[in-house]
Amino acid sequence: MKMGLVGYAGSGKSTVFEWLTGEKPDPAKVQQGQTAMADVPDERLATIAAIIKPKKTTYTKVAVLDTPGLMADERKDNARRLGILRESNGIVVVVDGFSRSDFAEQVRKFREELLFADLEIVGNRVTKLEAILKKRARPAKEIEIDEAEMALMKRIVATLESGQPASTLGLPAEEEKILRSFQLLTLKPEIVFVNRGDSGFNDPLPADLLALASTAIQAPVKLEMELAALGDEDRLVFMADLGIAKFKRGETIRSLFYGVGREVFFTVGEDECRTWSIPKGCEAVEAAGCIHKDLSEKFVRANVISYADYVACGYSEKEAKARGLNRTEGKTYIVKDADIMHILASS
Ligand SMILES: Nc1nc2c(ncn2[C@@H]2O[C@H](COP(=O)(O)OP(=O)(O)OP(=O)(O)O)[C@@H](O)[C@H]2O)c(=O)[nH]1
Ligand SMILES: [Mg+2]
Repeated sequence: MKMGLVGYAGSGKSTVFEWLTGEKPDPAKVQQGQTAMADVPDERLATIAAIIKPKKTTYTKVAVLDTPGLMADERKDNARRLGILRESNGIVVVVDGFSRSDFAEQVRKFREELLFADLEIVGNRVTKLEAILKKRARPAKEIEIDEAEMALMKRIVATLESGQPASTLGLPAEEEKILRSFQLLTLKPEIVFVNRGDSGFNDPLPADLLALASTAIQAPVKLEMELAALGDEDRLVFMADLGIAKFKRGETIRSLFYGVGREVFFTVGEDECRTWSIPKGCEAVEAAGCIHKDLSEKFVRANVISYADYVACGYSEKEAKARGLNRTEGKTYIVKDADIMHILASS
């Protein structure tokens, strides 16, 4: 699960990278992009662990990718810079909210860059397909496949040219599959993050930004890092002065994680309590594969307790069993966020 930080040069991506991962970006690696991990905090797991007291508590992680900023006026190299993002599962558009106030305009312009980068890729493919389709001395089946791809590519070109992301097409799974290798940026889930300065961070985000990006979030990144570096006593005094009740870092990681369509399930035991990252709405057999490939290949069944039932049973699996709340589910069960699961596989 990789989240790519993107934005115009100097919008604060590397600062956000350090805030989220605790690692300073290496200036030598700016051009190719760099990755570090961040735990996805979960208060539900923290509570479970406080009660079960396992030897180990493990939070699922996200990889955060820092990328070189785009140039606002010189577009030439922007497609390459955006190319670094193609392998990420989601895009975080970092908006400069510390030296500028035109948040919506920054997002609008940035989305154009994404459209241009995708248009270049799809346009190149159309040119190539045209050349391939000229050679008719090929099996009819192959020609048919290429023609279908061409029709799809032309629909995408038309969508991008009308200023809409490819995601608005709502493509069915088989068409998404054809496109997978192109890793189109406008098919990826996107979240807008406003990097606020030392003031205004408690104000609601402007309506014009929310109209463009309803899930946009904000935090005073540099200020939080400076506060975090203080001793406990000073920090609390400054936080009270500034009107900061709680740091936004954890909540931000969670918003990014859920915002790109991920969820978690829990495994609970005396050795380890753990969150596992899954795509929202996945089947039990796929969730099993998130733990280990073998578990999905040799999947027999899953024992599932919903999180609400687990809490109602005082965080006791034994109690949940006694009350008949421990369900047996098959391969196609749709896993819910925070389900407590035991996967059973054949040996
Ligand atoms: N005052 C203030 N300055 C910030 C904040 N966040 C970042 N900066 C400053 O803005 C400058 C650019 O920040 P970076 O994090 O390097 O920005 P970037 O997006 O990684 O820049 P490029 O990689 O060049 O595109 C640095 O001097 C930061 O210290 C903030 O919240 N407040
Ligand atoms: Mg940077």
